Amino acid sequence: MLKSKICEMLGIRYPVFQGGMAWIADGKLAAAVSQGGGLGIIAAGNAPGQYVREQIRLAREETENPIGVNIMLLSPYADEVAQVAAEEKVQVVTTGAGNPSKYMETWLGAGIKVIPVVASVAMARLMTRCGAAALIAEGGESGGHVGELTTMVLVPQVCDATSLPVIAAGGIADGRGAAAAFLLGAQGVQMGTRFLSARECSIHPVYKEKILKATDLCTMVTGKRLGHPVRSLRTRFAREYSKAEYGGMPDEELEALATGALRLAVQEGSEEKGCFLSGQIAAMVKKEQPAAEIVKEVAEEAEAVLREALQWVK
Ligand code: TUI
Repeated sequence: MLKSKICEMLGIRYPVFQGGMAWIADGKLAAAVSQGGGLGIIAAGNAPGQYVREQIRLAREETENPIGVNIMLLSPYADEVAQVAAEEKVQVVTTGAGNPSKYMETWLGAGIKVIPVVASVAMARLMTRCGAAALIAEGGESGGHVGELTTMVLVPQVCDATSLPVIAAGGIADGRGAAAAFLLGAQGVQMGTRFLSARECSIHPVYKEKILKATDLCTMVTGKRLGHPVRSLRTRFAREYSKAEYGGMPDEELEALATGALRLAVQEGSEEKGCFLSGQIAAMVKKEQPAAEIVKEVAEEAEAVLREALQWVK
């Protein structure tokens, strides 16, 4: 069985996290993943504290296993959501898109294990000093807000820079990717895109279909000019945004174009105005299946791949 320190630390069966995808990762999806033995993570995204509290309680009705909350640090509600996570005493908080230092004392005081996403060695060092329990090293193959480095390059460097367990994210959707991450030094994996196809993932059917039909070159990064690079499916909207971005559209107009685009993709499946966040690995997501099955399948595949790996050593 695929096991690591992170399983013991968090009390989970498989070292598999479900990424905290804004607008997508709700209490229902997180509960299904946690019930299946992984770590389900509720995404706060840009939502207010009350929404997050409701989703935590909903998840708790469906599972007694540990759950996490992801705090998107660019959110105007980050402060209140940070407080809600502490009050509800979720087992794990993950953070994204910034530096969570100012919340660490509150979370650690509530007995929460804090696992920040880092996209650089410097941030990995800083978070290690600040009391993180583990780190998620997320490469730029991932969907949504992306850093510069790839998973292949980032994970071993983060492992070398910290004594904490490292969870690899970005570009992982099956047991081969998970096994590779372990060989790079990771003690767990986080997947987002693969869980978009979970039966319990309530995205619009158009979104799910786009993921299941995706091919290898189907994503692109936009938003670099405004300082928030985001990977999404290469739709007409994404191409037009990119054209506007490099064609000199003023910042305010560009921001207006992006406003609400995540919600329009997730809830309405809007082809015209939706931004369908996706990792590069979407082409390897082939069918809808229960979240618990995804967790088990990836862990078991990784175990088989790791067993076979010894064949290369003569
Ligand atoms: O956060 C993500 N992925 C996301 S967030 C999101 S919603 C969004 N809304 C508006 C603008 C942009 C995004 C959709 N997808 N992944 C985790 C992640 N964190 N990737 C990279 C980082 C990161 C980057 C810089 C973490 C820390 C960091 O530190 C910089 C600093 O010094 O503050």
